[in-house]
Amino acid sequence: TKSLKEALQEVIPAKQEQLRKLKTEHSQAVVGDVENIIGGMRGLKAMLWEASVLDPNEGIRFHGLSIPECQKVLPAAPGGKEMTAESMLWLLMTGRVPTEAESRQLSRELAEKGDLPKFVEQLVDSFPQTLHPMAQLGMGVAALNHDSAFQAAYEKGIKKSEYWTHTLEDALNLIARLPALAARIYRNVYKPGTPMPAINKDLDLIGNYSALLGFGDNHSLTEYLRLYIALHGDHEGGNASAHTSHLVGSTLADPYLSYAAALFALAGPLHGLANQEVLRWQLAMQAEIGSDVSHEQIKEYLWKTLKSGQVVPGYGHGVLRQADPRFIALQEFCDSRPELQQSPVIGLVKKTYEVAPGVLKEHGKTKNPYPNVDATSGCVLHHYGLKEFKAILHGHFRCLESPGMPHAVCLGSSPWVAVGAAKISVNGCIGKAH
Ligand code: CMX
Repeated sequence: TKSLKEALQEVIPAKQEQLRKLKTEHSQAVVGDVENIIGGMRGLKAMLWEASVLDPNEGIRFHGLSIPECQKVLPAAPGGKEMTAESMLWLLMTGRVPTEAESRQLSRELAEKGDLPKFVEQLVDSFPQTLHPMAQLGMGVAALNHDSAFQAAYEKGIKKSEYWTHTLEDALNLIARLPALAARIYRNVYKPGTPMPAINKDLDLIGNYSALLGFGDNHSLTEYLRLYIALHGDHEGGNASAHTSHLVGSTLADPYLSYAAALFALAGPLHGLANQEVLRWQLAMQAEIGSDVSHEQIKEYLWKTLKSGQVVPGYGHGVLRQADPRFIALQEFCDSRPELQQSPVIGLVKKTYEVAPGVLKEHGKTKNPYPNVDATSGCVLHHYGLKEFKAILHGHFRCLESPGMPHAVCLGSSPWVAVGAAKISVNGCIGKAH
């Protein structure tokens, strides 16, 4: 059984040679035009990426494998059916499907590295409960760079061709510590004073994450999280958050700092926050018109949202021009579980999907009237009991417990520069917010 590092050792020399050849043999190839640049780099091919490819109509493929193919071949956790995050990570990094033993070994390696340094625990515990969890997460991740192997090796002096080994060490340490960090923030903000279990060395990364969050007994949620997180493993490398991490990483800032920067891009309502936006929007719809609603009522609600100048959250995409296969995969997960089929919010998501593309086509603005992954992901979490969320309300963060709250992301009250920056951070990257 190989470790991930040994597997990469086999792949990397060939990749380095491939890149050298590309640079010398195609150095004059033209990749875009002025229109791309005026449109905030819309559609501009400006990045080399191979771990996943996003076809506008077919959706994502991870090293050539579609989502259903990944679900078939990537190892699951013991007792589970869904591919694990580790299996996806292995595939993305090596281009090869791991064996079950390799995937398990990586799970164990991550579990062994999963504890947070004491000072990071103290730092996170010192944050006010009212500070947005994404801001806390970004700061916690940045602080982990205290132990950066890359930074230490760089100071000593290393060859460029060896950067990857130290970067890999940092990246694995970071991934290993994310469950404890995110769960600590979740508990501090929403369940203060509740004791967190220790990391179980026999569990996979997401099995541990679920347990640390306090949902270890809920096998169905744990499986959902495995699928959800594996599907988010990569999205062509050019979406706003991934692009941000590459940009920051290109300065040789270590992986912790690069990832922290990515999290701040992800925190925007047009990107990662969109699944919370969808949840809030669907709950507000439910509060206003009920759960047992007709297509006509949903249509009216959609038009109300559009006429008030807001986007329909969970719909549209920077690259895709069809329904996101990640959305389809999550919907299929819901269809396979009776308890989710009975959930009023999931029912509304389904009905909205039957109506929204037609309304958005008639509205005529968005290039893609179909749902993206966020159209359902947060609503499923809500069903499983992860109900808490925070929203930006005129510059303050508030916990929204009532579905009837007014639409809270008030960009109109932000300074123009902030609005412009949000727009640029989403549109100003190669793949944009997807
Ligand atoms: N509802 C209403 N209008 C929409 C829309 C939607 N869901 N999606 C796009 N539009 C509008 C855009 O705001 C834009 O209007 P302006 O010309 O007035 O600026 C116009 O349609 C054209 O936009 P586009 O080229 O189709 O889309 P972009 O590449 O500019 O933006 C995205 C992509 C995802 C930011 C946008 O579709 C959107 O805001 N969707 C809703 C938020 C969302 O679901 N985000 C999550 C995306 C996935 C992720 O990153 O996590």
